[in-house]
Amino acid sequence: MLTRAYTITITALLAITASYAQVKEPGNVTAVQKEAQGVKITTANAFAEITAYSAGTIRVRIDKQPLAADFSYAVIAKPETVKTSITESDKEIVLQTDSLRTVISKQPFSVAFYTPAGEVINQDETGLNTSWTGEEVATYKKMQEGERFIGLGEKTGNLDRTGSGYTNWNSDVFGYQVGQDPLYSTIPFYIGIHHDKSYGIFFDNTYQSDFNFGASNNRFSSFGAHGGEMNYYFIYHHNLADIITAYTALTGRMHLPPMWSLGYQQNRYSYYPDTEVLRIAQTLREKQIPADGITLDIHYMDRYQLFTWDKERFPDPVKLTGTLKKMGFRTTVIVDPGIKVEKGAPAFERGVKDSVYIKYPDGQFYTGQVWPGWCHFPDFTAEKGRAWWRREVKFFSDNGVSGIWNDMNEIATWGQKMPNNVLFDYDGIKASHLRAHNVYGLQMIRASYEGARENTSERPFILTRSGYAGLQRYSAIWTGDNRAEDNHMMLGIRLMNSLGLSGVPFTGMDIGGFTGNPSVALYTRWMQIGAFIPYYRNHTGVNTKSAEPWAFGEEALEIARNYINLRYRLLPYLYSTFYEATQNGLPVMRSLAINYTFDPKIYDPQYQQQYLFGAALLIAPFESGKDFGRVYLPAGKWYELYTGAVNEGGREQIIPLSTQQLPVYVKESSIIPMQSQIQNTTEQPSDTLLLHVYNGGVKNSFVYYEDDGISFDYEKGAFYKRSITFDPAAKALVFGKADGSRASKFKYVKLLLHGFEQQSWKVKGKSVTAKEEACSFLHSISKFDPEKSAGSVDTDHVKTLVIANERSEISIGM
Ligand code: MIG
Repeated sequence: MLTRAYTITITALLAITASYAQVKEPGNVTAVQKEAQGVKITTANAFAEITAYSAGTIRVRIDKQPLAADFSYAVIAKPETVKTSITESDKEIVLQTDSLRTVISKQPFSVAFYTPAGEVINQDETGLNTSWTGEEVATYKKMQEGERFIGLGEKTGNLDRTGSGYTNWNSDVFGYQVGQDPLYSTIPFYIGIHHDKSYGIFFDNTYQSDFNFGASNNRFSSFGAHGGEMNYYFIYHHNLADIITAYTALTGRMHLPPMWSLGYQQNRYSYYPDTEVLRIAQTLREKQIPADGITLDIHYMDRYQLFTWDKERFPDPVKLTGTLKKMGFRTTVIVDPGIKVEKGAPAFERGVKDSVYIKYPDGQFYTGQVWPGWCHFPDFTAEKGRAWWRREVKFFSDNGVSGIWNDMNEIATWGQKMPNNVLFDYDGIKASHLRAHNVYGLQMIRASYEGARENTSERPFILTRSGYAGLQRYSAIWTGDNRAEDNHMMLGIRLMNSLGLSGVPFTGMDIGGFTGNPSVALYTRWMQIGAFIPYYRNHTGVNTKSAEPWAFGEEALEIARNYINLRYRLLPYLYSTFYEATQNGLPVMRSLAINYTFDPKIYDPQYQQQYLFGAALLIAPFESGKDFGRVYLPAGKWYELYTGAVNEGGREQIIPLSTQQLPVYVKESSIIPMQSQIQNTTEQPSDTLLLHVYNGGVKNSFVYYEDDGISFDYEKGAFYKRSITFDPAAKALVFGKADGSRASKFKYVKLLLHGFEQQSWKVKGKSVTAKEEACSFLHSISKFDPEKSAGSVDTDHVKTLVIANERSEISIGM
């Protein structure tokens, strides 16, 4: 008897141990229910649903229990109506759209994706498929021969992530290492590339997630999470750009930014008191350094208490922001989610009254320590919490503040160990910190954006440090507390390029570095690169040296000014590029992987930082202090921006480097609209748009877009938009009919024709003779360059024509 009881106990114990320690798989398919655009499947151990969202996007859901009601903070799209055929045999179920064939094997359950012609795009690794290890779910994909992986948002490492693994758990990582992971934000979307094919996988699960692109194994790539269901979207398109467009059809696109946010922004931790802020603004104007923004860091607050001003440092904030506005500066202020626990503090008390803060399971508010001391934290995953925040942020618009900079929203607290049993509303679903952590920042910027939209009629400018997939709908993001080191400058470029591949077009890094002090050479190089990143902000930490453009000597000032000037002249091009991002989700900073996906050279670590800024400009960033560098120009013809010298692409080159110039190339057939120099974006440029056209052998179109740059009137049609097409075969440059109810601010268009020989042109059928002109993109600062004679500056020689900017079609023949 005794022995028997003993045996039973052992068996029971073993069974329990097994269910924890072993890996559980869905097993064989036991039932299939066909739906209009997909199938619902029951297997021995799991439940699955596979649905076509569009011809090229298939969603896969798998769970151990019947699938919960659908919910996502990232995905805003519903399935489109698409033609699908579903067939079933003993062995498999086939879900076919016009662009994709999804095959679900029945014994055991596994998923594979093929082109309509039957080539493998992506398939579960036989024997591994999807499984659970405890509460952790993961899907294992067969590693295809030569497969590369790119994207995954703000991740360190190489452009090609093959051989690396990553974790998503939003973290406050002051002065992070160049290879550190995770950083501040989570975007569980990546793109796989092999055999002339590319696909995207978006794993929409907010728990801590892990991605493995062949790290510590030679068999699979995988994605998984510490809880929740397997829930991924598989996207297939031949062009990588279309994958980004499809991903942003799911998770949304950015709104048009206010024009001022594309100008130069001056920042430090922190400018105070108000007189110091004004001194910085005035110095920028006196030194003729164009700028549009000043940012106030935490010292503007009364003892770091949110929704207050330090009364001594900032006695009259309305007056300050008003004065700045008259000078052409917008004010952005930092906000942290921590609300100081202080009896009688009005915002804090309103939060208590509405019970907006996150709580422990016993109902007590969670208290964590940040700058103001002990704090409660609003539950942005509750409508109640967001509504409270929307009302509270009116404080900023009431004080003339234009931008809200959301910091510390990972959530960061001293100790960096928020308890996992803290509870969140999760919009009625109820979730622990484990599920809510990675979306806290996203929901905070949602509330900031929606609050700003409710409180003024201007376009909000929101900046964030943390976020989750879809953050582009509300905010720009910057890469946090980087270091004043060359390898961090290069890393920042990779982080932004990767964010761009992952649906986020509006990105920035602390130019000059947050921790430490840059050398003069590093600072100048960083300021040059900054002119070609979406959010151009100089920022530095609390105990570093001054980092304004004039703080590094006269030559550095001249160089910085030269590039800030160029940035302002490029604004018509940049703004149109942002407009494109709002339409198709393409980033402003474009890793070469977008246009040259199958060219192996662009993944070479020495070239992986090169990127296109918009469609036309190739930026070749280099560390400071080098005399020579290697550049790789992809196939095609490339003009050197400053001289117009033409380079044949498809080859590597060694080029001389100078501290005064950042190498920039222009793609053949490019169309680049520019304007005259202005000092801030409220200043009117001259009435002539400067349209640079680069001769080339390929047909190219540019969508020119203009509006008031500040209001939402464009939603009612108040914009001016036209496409401009250069067609070398037809020997024509055609301005399409202008669209929208707004008049252009430019009465004339001056064509600056690069690389064209002919003198005689036809404008609307009439012959005209082009002028010859010298064209310089930078001002001469040769006094600092012993090898150049005084007054010399790199110039290109162009033909010019001036035409009236009529709304009707304008055809120019050559
Ligand atoms: O604990 O507000 O990344 O840009 O200057 C540091 C002070 C808090 C971190 C941000 C940084 C900002 C700083 N903040």
